[in-house]
Order: sequence, then C-alpha cells, then structure tokens
Amino acid sequence: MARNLFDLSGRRALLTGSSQGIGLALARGLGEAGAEVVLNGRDAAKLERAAAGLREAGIAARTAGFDVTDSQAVEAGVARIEAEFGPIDILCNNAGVNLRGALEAMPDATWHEVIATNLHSAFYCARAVAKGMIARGRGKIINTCSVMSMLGRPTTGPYTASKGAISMLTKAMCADWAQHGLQCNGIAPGYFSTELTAPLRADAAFNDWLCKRTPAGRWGELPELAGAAVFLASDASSYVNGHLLYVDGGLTSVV
Ligand code: GCO
Ligand code: CA
Repeated sequence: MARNLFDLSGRRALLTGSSQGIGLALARGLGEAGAEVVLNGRDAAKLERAAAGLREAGIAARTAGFDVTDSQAVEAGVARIEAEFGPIDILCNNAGVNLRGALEAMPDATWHEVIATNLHSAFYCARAVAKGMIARGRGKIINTCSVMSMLGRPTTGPYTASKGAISMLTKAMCADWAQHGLQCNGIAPGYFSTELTAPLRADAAFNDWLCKRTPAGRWGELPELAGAAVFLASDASSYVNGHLLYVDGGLTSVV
C-alpha cells in the first residue's frame, strides 16, 4: 500500500516552547500523525504535565527542559536527546514571548528578552540539529513565525521585529541547507486563543476589532494549526523550501 505522505511514524520531533499554547498544539498534531515528540520549555513541572496529557492521547511524548536562549545549553540539550532518544528528524522552533509596551519606553532588558527567546533560540537550535540532519541528508525545520512577520501593531515592537527576522532566517536556512536535503519553512499564525493572547481576548474592543479585521470573523483555535505542521513536517512537502505558510483566517490577505 502506498505510504501516506502525511505519515510521521518513525520520526522524532523536538519542539521548543511546547509546554503550552501553539507549541503544545503543534506537538499534539505531529504526535497524532505518528511522530515521537520531545517537548521543551522552561518550567519542568508544566513540561511534565504537558507530556502526560499527550501520553494520555496515545502519543509518545518525552521532555527535554533546556534554556533555548543559552547556546551551550542548547548544544548540550540536543546532544543529550540524540544520545538518549535518537536522531531529531523534525525541529519546531516555536519558543516565543510577547512583552508589549510603547517602543519609546521599552527597556533594554525587555527588548533583549524578546529577541533572545524568539530569534536567537531558533538559530541556536537549528544549528545544533542541522549537523545530524546534514549528515543524514534529510531533515525538517519549521519556524513559528506570525502575521507579525509582515505586519506591525502598536506596542509589539520587539515581537514584530523578532517575527520579521525569523521569517528571513527561515529563508537563510533554506539557502544554506536545501542542498543537504533539509526543508526549512515557517508557519505564520494569525490570532489564536492562547495564554499569550489571553490579555487581548479579555479586551472587548480588541476582540471586536480582531473579528472584523479577520475575514474568518473569529480567533483561530489551536487544533487548526496541526495540519500546517504535519504538512511541513512530512514527505508531502519535500519540495517546499523557504516558504511561509500563513494560518491566519485570511488576515494578511485583506485590508
Ligand atoms: C499581539 C499578539 C500577536 C499574536 C500573534 C499574531 O499583541 O498583537 O500577541 O503578536 O501573538 O503573533 O500572529
Ligand atoms: Ca504568534
């Protein structure tokens, strides 16, 4: 029987920032398609709870709690995963924070935390896993971008800059690594109901604006991101490279 192009069985995925929100939804989606998923996050207890939830759904879930903003911790964390569990076939660079505030009053520390968490981490993790992927002649890197890879919004300066940068880093990864059999692409979510956007959903005016601004007329629900992740993580996208796949209810297609 022909192999299902979207089947991820036998593949191992490392997902950064996956103890909640988009990262955990991507892990669930890849797991449901058959992948073994390795969750990463800063809070060990939250990470274990997330993995337990996936295991209850029959997904092979492991945890690897290392600080993705520390390049030495990343090298050690990736080496430990590949020694203990086996090769990483799929990397989802999803770790991200959004610390909002007026740009003119933005402290250095806030800027640096957002850029380090959202951008440096993607470089550190991709560099660490690319060594094995290049040696094996295949691998999938999926970077969590955003509609803010293309659009700004007041008070989200560092986040917007980081998401623009990671969308271009995705193309840089394609430029360097496509020749080695890696496919490096981005998923650009619109507005989804997550912990990160909870403060926005609590604001009636923002809610009203978002539902009018989004052609689908609503917030995205996390399971609606799984299909894009499975597609970009699977053989179905073997000739897709450097692509930014918007999952945004049409938001970036209209004014
Ligand atoms: C905001 C939101 C957005 C979302 C999402 C949109 O403050 O506008 O936090 O940045 O997080 O990234 O795709
Ligand atoms: Ca986002």
